[in-house]
Amino acid sequence: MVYPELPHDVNSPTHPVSAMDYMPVEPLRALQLHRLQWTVKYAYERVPLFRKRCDERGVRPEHVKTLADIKLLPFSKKVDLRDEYPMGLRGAPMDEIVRFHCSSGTTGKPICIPNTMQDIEVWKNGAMRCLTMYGIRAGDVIQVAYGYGLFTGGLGLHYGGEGLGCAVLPISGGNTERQIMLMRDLGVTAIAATPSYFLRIMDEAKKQGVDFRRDTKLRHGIFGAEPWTDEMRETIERETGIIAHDIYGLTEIAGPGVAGACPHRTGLHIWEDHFYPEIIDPDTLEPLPDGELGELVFTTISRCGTPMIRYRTRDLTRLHTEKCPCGRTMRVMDRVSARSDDMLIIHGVNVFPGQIEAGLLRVPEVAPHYQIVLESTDTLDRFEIKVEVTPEAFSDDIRHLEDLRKRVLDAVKSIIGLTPKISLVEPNTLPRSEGKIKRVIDNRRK
Ligand code: DLL
Repeated sequence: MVYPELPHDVNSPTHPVSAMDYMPVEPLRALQLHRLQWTVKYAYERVPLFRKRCDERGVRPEHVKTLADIKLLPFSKKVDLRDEYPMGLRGAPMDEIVRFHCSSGTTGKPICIPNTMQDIEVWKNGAMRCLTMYGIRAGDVIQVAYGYGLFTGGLGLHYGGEGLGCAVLPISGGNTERQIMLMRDLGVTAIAATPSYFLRIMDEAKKQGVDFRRDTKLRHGIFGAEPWTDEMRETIERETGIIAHDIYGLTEIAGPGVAGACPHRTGLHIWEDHFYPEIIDPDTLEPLPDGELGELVFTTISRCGTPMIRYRTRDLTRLHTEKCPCGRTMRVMDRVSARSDDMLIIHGVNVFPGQIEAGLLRVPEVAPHYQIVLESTDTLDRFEIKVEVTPEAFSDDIRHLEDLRKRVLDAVKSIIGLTPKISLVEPNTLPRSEGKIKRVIDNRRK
């Protein structure tokens, strides 16, 4: 698909929302250093756990003299937020806190992030800059189908959209029939949802005989909150005619709008004037040079409610410093295709669900709905991939299905090097999601 030229007004250094995106690198690094030094001093004075860890290493705020000195500082992790639940890492006094967001994770207590009004403004700024970069502006109607509430998806895109003067439809996730009705009736031009929930909306549209190109004004999808592949993006764009934009963020650092993909699709620009990125080797914890794959680490450099220093995201990606053709100077990271926690070890081989998705979606007769099932047996663990066949390709012809099954197996095998059992299932039989989807069922004995 050819990406349409964006109007000059929204994609230029003089646009009021985008101006920072194009800041020359030297003053940007000076600004980052200034904000980093400020944040380290702020956190040292107010967050006991951070002070204790700095003291144990003999590090004091004044030791941070250059950006490279960030490596002197201790890392932080999700478990710290859990251990210090609910508010042990709070920096600002309670009378400056205006909102909490929480993220549940897999077990036990959630993590809780207190935000000040300035934090909300910084986050809104990131979301507005992403939307602007996508070509969205006043006059657009944004259907926010991310969940509203403790999850940051709904309110993040809500504030970003309103900030730009767009008309926001705060519908949240669920009630998919009504999503389609309002999308058509209100002339929605952009939808914000997890990619997996948008697949569910696509199913519903098909069921109702609604063709996105013919019956709606939808042009943009603002997708994130879960790993998704280029193959998934191509499938969505091909079937609906919209442009599928990638938006990244996490509760601990702000919410959606920490980074977003620009029209040149070189990766996602990180709003580095607020969120300072590093890539580390997750085993040695040493910083890695640009271009190398590792764990993404963020330091917030303009947030007060919960200043996060060297926060290990568990997301795996690379950073790039090459100049992006869009002219933005903010560094680019590759699409986050995996979290280190999502890595499966199957028959001794490391496998990421995204690799399986990429293989499956190379076969046109397969729908983007799949499930990975792992079970213990007395011998080799059972490794099965269930995948839906498109309604057009589904048939009772056993030979046809067997041929398709073989092609799916070859596509997956060529990427992961293993031979899973491939089960082709009927359209609309695998679970759908209204938020983040769970595609791996791992019932193996731990
Ligand atoms: O998912 C915030 C968000 C909402 C981002 C809406 C984008 C859109 P959490 O629930 O704290 O916050 O989960 C954060 O989700 O560390 C990644 O593993 C994953 N994630 C978020 N965006 C993307 C993306 C929100 N675009 C965790 N691609 C992160 C891949 C993503 N993974």
